[in-house]
Amino acid sequence: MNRRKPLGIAVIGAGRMGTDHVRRIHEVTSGARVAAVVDVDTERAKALAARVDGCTAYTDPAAAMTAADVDAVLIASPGPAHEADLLIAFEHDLPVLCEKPLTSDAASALRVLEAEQRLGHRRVQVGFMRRFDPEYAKLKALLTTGQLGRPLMLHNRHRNVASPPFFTSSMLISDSVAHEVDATRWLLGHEIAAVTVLRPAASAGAPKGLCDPQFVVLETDGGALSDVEIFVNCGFGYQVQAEVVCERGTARVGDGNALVTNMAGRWGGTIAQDWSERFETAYDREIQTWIDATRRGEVTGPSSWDGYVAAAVCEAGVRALEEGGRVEVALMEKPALYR
Ligand code: ISE
Repeated sequence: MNRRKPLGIAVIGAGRMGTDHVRRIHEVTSGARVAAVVDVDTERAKALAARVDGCTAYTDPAAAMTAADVDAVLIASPGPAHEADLLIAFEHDLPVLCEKPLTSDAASALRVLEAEQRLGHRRVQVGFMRRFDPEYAKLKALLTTGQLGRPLMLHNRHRNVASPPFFTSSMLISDSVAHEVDATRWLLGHEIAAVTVLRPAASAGAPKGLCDPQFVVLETDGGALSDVEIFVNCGFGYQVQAEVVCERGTARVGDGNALVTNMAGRWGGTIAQDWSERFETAYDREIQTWIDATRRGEVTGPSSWDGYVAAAVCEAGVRALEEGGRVEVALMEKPALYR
């Protein structure tokens, strides 16, 4: 790769995330250009590629990854397609930003880990973008100073206005709580040892049959508890909040009160309506960090190991939801490549 030229990126998946990332790379971040857009739907790929001069549309990820102007890959296809896309990227030894989830279960994540180890170097940054949110980053920095003492509890709230029509009860864990699984490990520096899922009465505002909300308890190997209220049909807004309770104090993020107005006997602000609004800066920083690291020939950020652990914890969570009780998380030993 010529480091003076912009990095040529193939964006795989022209859905909501892929479209947003194409806009971001084209208009917001620097040092890269969208060289290719891939989607199984030709028309969709062509329509998105047409927004960027010199960008080629493909339906076959392998064809895009062998194109001369492609230096790196951003995978934003649906989760079940990630494993195949990642393995093709490894064949061509291309750097990858893979949207979460790394893959849809622990067994396929393990296959990805094995393939990356065969390459002998890390190639993947996984899209756990909470780590790039300025508020979460400040919270992490504060915890790292040790001023608050040992973290004992982490309370998380994760609310979406409405779930998409294809959402199932297990997806509240595997698609949504996956973020808190990563945030818990990253903020506390602990591994998750066991998961319990409790089900309050389902909201009348949720589609019939969907267990929404759910209350998830993650036990860590450092003796901390991290609880997650996940409520994907709360109706009023997109809210992600976290409060860490430590031995000498607490710290919280996500109150979203950047602008508070007083008018006509009322005070208040607005609530974001979806993640692209709430986490816009986090996504921008995540992609810029990936582009910069890739241009330096480095791989930073959440790794395939983090993607595998999230998949294994979510699998335990889905079992806890379906069977009840406390389910222990079984992890393989961390390979040297990720230590
Ligand atoms: C979605 O896939 C996300 O990643 C969002 O951040 C999350 O809030 C939502 O619940 C998920 O479905």
